[in-house]
Amino acid sequence: MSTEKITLKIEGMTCGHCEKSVDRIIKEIDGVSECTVSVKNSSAEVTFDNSKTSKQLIIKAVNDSELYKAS
Ligand SMILES: [Cu+2]
Repeated sequence: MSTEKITLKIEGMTCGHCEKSVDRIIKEIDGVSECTVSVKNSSAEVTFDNSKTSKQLIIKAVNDSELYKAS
């Protein structure tokens, strides 16, 4: 197991509810240990176990919401 910390750009967030939605989407992913979402910075800081998930999968989970776009 190896822990990785990344910062994603999240487009489409406009308020605190969006912030919570994105936070929930990311925290539901198996392997994610920490997540800090900022509507102000349009970003998400995610800490995860890279033997369980990946940056690609986290981006995909956010994009699958069809409300927000991660990159
Ligand atoms: Cu919102």
